[in-house]
Amino acid sequence: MKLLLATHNHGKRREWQALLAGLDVELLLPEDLGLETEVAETGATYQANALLKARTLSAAAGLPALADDSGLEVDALDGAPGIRSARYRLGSDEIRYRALLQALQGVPASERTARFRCLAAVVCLDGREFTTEGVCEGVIATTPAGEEGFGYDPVFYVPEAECTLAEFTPEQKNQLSHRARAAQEMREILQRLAVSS
Ligand code: ITT
Repeated sequence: MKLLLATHNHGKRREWQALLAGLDVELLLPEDLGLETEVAETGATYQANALLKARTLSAAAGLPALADDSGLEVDALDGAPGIRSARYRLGSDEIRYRALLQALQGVPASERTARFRCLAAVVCLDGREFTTEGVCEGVIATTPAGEEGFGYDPVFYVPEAECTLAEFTPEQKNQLSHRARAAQEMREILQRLAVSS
């Protein structure tokens, strides 16, 4: 089965390619098909946005498509940036995570709890749609650390591992991240779809 990975985020792509390895699925990227479709994330929830991205790219490509919408929920900020994580500040990932550190200046460690949430959606050509969810709990660090990963990883500290997600190897992140957890059930769904296609 051919499956379009409906994301323009290179960090997500690398992770999904590893997380779906071994399935009877040929993963294609938007640029493999010359697609430059941008999807405005107008949904009110991660699920709505994930489905919007998957539906739009599936229709444009004429292929089943997988998308994810994810975000970082910080308790001291009442769950912000949440579904607005990609739009928290204009510019680079670093500009965004530094703005987050600034917003949390003076907040003690015990109140810096946060979680990454990932909503994955697959949309089939016959109209069937499936979604899965994964969550990864952590704490927002006071200074960035690590060079791996992407996005907010340098400031997302995982207490059990005593380091940030950006200090994990890609393999370690793919053991416990929000995306890895959403991928577990998604692998089973995709394998069933591949077998029946
Ligand atoms: P697509 O919509 O093209 O997939 P995007 O970057 O816009 O790419 P989202 O709308 O899901 O993706 O935004 C998620 C935001 O959260 C964005 O700023 C990411 O950098 C960040 N993010 C998502 N997953 C992450 C992860 O595993 N580690 C760190 N940051 C992550």
